Amino acid sequence: MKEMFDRAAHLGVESIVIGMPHRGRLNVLGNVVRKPLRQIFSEFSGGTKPVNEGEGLYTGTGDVKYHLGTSYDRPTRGGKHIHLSLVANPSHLEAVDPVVAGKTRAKQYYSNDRDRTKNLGVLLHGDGSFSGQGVVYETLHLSALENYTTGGTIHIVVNNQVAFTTDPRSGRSSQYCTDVAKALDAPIFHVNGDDLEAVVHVCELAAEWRQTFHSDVVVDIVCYRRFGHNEIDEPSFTQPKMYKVIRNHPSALEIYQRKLLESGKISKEDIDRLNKKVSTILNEEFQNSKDYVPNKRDWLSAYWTGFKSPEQISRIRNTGVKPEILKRVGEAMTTLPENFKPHRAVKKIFDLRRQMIETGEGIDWAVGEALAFATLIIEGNHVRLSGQDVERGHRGHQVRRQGPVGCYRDGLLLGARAGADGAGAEGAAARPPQLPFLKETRPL
Ligand SMILES: Cc1ncc(C[n+]2csc(CCOP(=O)(O)OP(=O)(O)O)c2C)c(N)n1
Repeated sequence: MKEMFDRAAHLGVESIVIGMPHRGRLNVLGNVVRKPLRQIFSEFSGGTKPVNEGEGLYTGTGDVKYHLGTSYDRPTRGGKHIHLSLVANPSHLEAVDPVVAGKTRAKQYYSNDRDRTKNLGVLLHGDGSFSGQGVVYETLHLSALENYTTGGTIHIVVNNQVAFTTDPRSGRSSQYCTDVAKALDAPIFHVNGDDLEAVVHVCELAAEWRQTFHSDVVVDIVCYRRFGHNEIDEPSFTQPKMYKVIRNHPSALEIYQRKLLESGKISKEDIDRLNKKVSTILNEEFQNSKDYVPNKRDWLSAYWTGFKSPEQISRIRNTGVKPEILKRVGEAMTTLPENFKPHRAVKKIFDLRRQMIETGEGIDWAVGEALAFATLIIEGNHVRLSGQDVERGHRGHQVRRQGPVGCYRDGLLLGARAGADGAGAEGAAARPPQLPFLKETRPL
């Protein structure tokens, strides 16, 4: 990943939004995003109580701590800096995918990144979830749509050839776990995880592809999982033959060390020195973790300062606007261009709305909603309606009846689709891929 990011930075990328599951997350947090190791150790050992407890920590209850996000300005080998932000996610595998796409797109919007080469989305997946979770396919299908593209997401599949305990033959119908991406005009690189230089080469190639052709690209790292799915899983219960092979297989590090020694480019002493350096860093950080005091909101970036936590009661603010402003925007939104001939039924709606604005009487939910959007816009906010049928105005005021579904921590609001137009109850689900780009209404 580091080589991929360095290459991307060299080719103009300034900011990377990353989404990933549990597997390898601590490694990515510590080595790539550079979350302080002392902080990670502290969190795992139960940690010291934060200074401002009670002011909204979002440390999360009932979910895994390291599902939280973090960000860092990483220096690159070429002497640049690249902003990395790892998005927080729930345990629900792949749910973060459209959020990463949305955040990337929002960053492109706010940084005027018109050719989408400065902001990049990178998603990591497991082989089981890449082939098994429908949201992967839905997100892939957003990739080339004009109103949703981010100029190409780089997908890295950590293909350890088993899901929790499910073998590929029981988990998918295709040969490769990445076949789901064949629907796109995107290259898929399969690479042997034991061959570190090949992995680095392919990761650099993926960055070059994305920056050159602006489409998705997939890196399938074929590897294995040395231990169980988690701390309490004994993998030889379910995959006895596979784990017999794995037990006798040297680690990727051992294989690479041997290769370097055989090439004569590096000595045993060099390797020992490097190993010692890494152990010293880990030990020192572990010692330092014992009196580590977390900041109020270590993982929330400065842009969210002032953002209230669920425990904090927000002051009720006056959100009203002056009647003159409502009238002004109301007139603008009920005026059709002179040379435009509307459909009869549409004209009727416009006439009715104009009457509501003029008299101030009988204002319905749809007009109220349009006035809300219009007043947000004149206050300088960016309002984006996203999803199928928004052009027609399918949902309109029915949404209000059902109530919006909120996931407020990330500023993401999902509107439940109303069961209108004969859509029935199944139409009422708020689906993340439909509305990913409502995310980040404030620039990051
Ligand atoms: C949507 C969803 N379904 C099921 C789970 C439970 N679960 C957690 S990890 C896992 C296996 C995932 O396999 P894979 O994607 O291959 O990743 P690996 O654990 O092998 O790295 C499952 C089923 C989950 N977290 N989210």
